[in-house]
Amino acid sequence: MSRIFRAVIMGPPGSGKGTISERIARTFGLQHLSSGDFLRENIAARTEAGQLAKTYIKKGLLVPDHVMTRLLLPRLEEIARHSWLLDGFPRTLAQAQVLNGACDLDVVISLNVPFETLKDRLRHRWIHPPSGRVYNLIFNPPRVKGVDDITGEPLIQHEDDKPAALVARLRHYKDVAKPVIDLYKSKGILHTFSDTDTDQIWPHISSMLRVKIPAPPTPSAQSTPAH
Ligand code: G5P
Ligand code: MG
Repeated sequence: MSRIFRAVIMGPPGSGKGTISERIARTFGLQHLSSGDFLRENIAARTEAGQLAKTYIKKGLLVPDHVMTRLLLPRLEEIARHSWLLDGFPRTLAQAQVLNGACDLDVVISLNVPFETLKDRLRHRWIHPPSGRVYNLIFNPPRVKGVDDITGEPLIQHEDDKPAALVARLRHYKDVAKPVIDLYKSKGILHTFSDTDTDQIWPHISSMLRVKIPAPPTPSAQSTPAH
């Protein structure tokens, strides 16, 4: 890749941000940073921020802006020399404004998936916590039920995919995301993709990124160390 490329992917819970981010990272060599995965890592490591975040996530609420920005911005600085894709951050206008002050974004991808589709998907989601790999018992099942394909370790369901927290998350998303979407629209960097299936959306995102990222690395180029 000839220059640093910075992208954000937004969308309601279960809209496929994680699934599409994995494909983007693999195809275009961007570093994928998921705010949800990062929070769960902090919870597992019992950091102070993680302990605080857990109380919100369990109820399906957003983690306060100052906690999120304090966690995420140092991580972005660490990967500042790489091209990256931020998944799940910013969620609020306050977070978007802080990010604005830290860097210029090239592209914002917004996923628009119907509410009923989202509810159905999340009920069937299982994850492998150490790697963040996401499975769906219908769309993308593990080879062996209940275990990760790569490590053979057990899969779990998120606390906030349980019914009460799930509906609260979905309802809240729209209200909070609207001003963020409007901000990126006004900057001319918003690309919205609407469908019920990730496999239908993916070719459109891939074509858009091929135009925006001039020289995507080939898989062999990705594994070659820089000199
Ligand atoms: P997260 O972890 O960022 P959410 O709520 O934004 O969580 P989530 O749940 O991770 O979003 P996703 O990444 O958009 O969803 O979707 P996914 O995981 O790829 O796909 C969902 C499921 O559907 C999977 O099982 C997948 O296999 C399947 N699937 C994908 N495509 C298809 C398809 O086409 N068809 C079918 N049938 N299935 C499909 O955040 C968690 C919590 O952390 C806090 C909040 O409390 C949040 O609730 N948080 C923040 N708080 C404040 N500010 C922030 N910036 C925060 N970021 C996180
Ligand atoms: Mg996710």
